[in-house]
Amino acid sequence: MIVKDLNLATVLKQSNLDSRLLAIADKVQNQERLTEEEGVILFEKGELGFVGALANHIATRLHNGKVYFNRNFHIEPTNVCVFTCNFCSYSRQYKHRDDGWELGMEEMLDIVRKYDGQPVTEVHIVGGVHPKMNLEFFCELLSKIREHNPGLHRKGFTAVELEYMIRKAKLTIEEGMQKLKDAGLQSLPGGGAEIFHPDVRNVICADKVDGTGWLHIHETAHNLGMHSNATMLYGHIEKYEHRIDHMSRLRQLQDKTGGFNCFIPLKFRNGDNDMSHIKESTIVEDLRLYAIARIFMDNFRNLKAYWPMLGRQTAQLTLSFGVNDLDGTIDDTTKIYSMAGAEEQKPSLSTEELCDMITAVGRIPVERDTLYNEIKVYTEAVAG
Ligand code: V47
Ligand code: SF4
Repeated sequence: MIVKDLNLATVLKQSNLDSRLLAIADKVQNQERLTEEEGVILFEKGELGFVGALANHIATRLHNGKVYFNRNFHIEPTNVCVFTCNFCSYSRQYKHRDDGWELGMEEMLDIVRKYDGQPVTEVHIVGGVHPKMNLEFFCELLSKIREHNPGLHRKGFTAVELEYMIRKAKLTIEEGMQKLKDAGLQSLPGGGAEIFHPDVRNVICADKVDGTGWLHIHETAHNLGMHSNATMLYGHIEKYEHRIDHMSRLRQLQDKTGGFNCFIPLKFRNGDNDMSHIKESTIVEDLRLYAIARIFMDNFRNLKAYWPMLGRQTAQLTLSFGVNDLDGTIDDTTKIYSMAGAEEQKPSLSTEELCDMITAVGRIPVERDTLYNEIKVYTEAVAG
């Protein structure tokens, strides 16, 4: 029981805490779900120490001090994109493709071959939506990766990339997803979700798949036996209500399918994009958001802080605010955030560095695979 366990009951009752916050603490104590209204109250009234204590309690109950990471690398096939999201610093229009990159099949397979013999467990494939890279091309890529290294988990393509390639192939979402699964796709990353609410989506990324379409693709993947992640791009023009609406729609789908592995809030970075005039959120706001996500998303076991976007120090701080996953070693294979101004210009961490980040805040590092099966619990210092 949170209030009892943390010995906070008396402190909370004697403080001038809003009675609605006290009621929320009671709900957390009793493992009851918060309403959308209560979620908004947490954003409006919950100060950092309060939401942090509740979130930390939940994370401890779920994971008992364990913090997960994996060993992975990314393939970004291209940054040429038919869409024009205003927050994106990474993409180039087709007519300016000479400023961007377009990898061929062999170049992508060379990236995979580079990791032969290394203990990586996952390849994460994500990029812009190139008008000429079609479903057949990506099916071929997936099956060639599977042929080369069957044990490497193939996680790929945001719902935005999937919707476009499947529509161009004139297939239904079900047919297209089945085809990709047959070719070797095993799970979906969480990108492209941004903010589902049309009042925000129509301003920041009007021309790509809408919220309902994003959710339909993930539901279809879950029904086909694949798992996926979910993201939320926060800290720009959205209001607290939009965040809660977004998280609530994910929570509903998770109730229905149970197919989400984790929730990943993504902090908006304002470097070199059409929303550069918007100030980035403060670290206090970042930590409050992670904590509230941990409290509100009661049916998501895992909450991930993606360190290349947050920076490793803030990511480490989130571990005391409900986060139990730091993603992976990455090995300098992604450009999405360095191009948007993140501190991590060449994101790469060794297993030793990841474990040190975790043990320094009193947690237990655990290497996981994509589906959160435990590979190794690091109870002692790591060498290399
Ligand atoms: O959908 C783009 C975001 C996402 C910016 O599933 C930006 O394990 C902040 O989803 N500021 C793609 N964010 C990356 C993604 C992801 C990353 C790591 C792990 C996983 C996973 C998924 O990147 C996009 C968008 O929301 N993004 N530009 C920016 N300026
Ligand atoms: Fe294209 Fe993705 Fe950038 Fe949007 S966020 S412009 S879909 S690469």
